Amino acid sequence: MATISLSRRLRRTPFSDGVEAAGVKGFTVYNRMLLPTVFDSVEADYRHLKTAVQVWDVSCERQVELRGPDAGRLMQMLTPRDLRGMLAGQCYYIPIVDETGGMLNDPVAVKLAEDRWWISIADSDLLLWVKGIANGYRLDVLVDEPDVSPLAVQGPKADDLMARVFGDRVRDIRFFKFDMFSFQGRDMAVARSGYSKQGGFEIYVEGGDIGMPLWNALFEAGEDLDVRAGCPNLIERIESGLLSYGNDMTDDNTPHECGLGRFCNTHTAIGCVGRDALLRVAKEGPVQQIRAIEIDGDAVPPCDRIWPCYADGRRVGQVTSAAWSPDFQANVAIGMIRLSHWDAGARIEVETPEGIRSATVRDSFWA
Ligand code: THG
Repeated sequence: MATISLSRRLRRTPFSDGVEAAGVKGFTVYNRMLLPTVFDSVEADYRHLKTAVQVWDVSCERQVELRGPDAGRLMQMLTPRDLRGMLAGQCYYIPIVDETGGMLNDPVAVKLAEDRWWISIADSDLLLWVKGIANGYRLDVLVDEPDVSPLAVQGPKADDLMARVFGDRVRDIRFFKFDMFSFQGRDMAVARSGYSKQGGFEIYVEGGDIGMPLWNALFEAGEDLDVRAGCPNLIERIESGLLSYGNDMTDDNTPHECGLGRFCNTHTAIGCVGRDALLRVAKEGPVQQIRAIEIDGDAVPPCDRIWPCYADGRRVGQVTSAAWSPDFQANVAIGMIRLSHWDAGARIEVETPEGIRSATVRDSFWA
């Protein structure tokens, strides 16, 4: 296949030199920034992630910073998740919806202080939407993209590696909470979170200049732990049911269709821009929803477009992510399936580029 040409529009990251030195074999583009997709092979990366520890350059999870007296009010305008109980030091996974209730992003919100928040965004231009609302409502808040680049440390040995660089206090960080730590005299927020279910942390690195010193310190400290450069792993994230905005869902989908109803408190999320629309659609209930799907047969090809799903010759949904799982010896997949066929055990046909495959709708993800 041809390659993607690099230019200034496609941003490098503070860790790109380290990623290249580690032998990265593939990138994707995410928020107009490079995101590694494979180092050794997707299957070898998967096995290593599940047994050791990896350092991931996830700088492309850009931060939208809200700063000022109206920061909290603006945050609540963006999401149907009730943020009133959220304290500084907490992270929340939040759906962000437009005026029709359509998903605009599914970021992690980071509350630094009452008047200072980060929105750690998935792949859509959320900064423009947030600036538009802030200005349209004449809110007293500054909205920008700071020089902050998340570096994830993921895998069963993540606690041990992180303790060597930041001290044993990292072990006390609870899931989706963060605390401040110092590295070479620089303060950074360290959260227990990340785009895998293997455990680990995300370091919000402020100032690109400290990026490579931190990268190098992690690799020096973790030599005997077999620390390697890694990246969000397609197989692991499907097994874990971690959704990918732009792949598994778009602005055509409500949070309820995406299975994110548990992160909505639409009745009490007063001020949310999409509140009225969501209250209307939530009353009817969704007619399609994200499901785990197991596709029969040997390894499927890469899923780089919608794979339509049928039952009795009628369209019943689509598969949007799929991969062969070595641990489950099956093709694991994520799809959007209509109500008539979304119950566990439903048999459907998936139209892959290599032909029709039988598949089964499951009641939960694998991990
Ligand atoms: N970390 C940070 N920023 C991010 C991501 C991340 N921005 C882009 C993208 N990932 C946003 N999407 C997700 C999707 C899933 C999760 C986090 C961000 C996630 N979900 C867990 C789950 O669904 O089980 C936990 C949710 C919860 O219980 O609150 O972690 O990964 N900084």
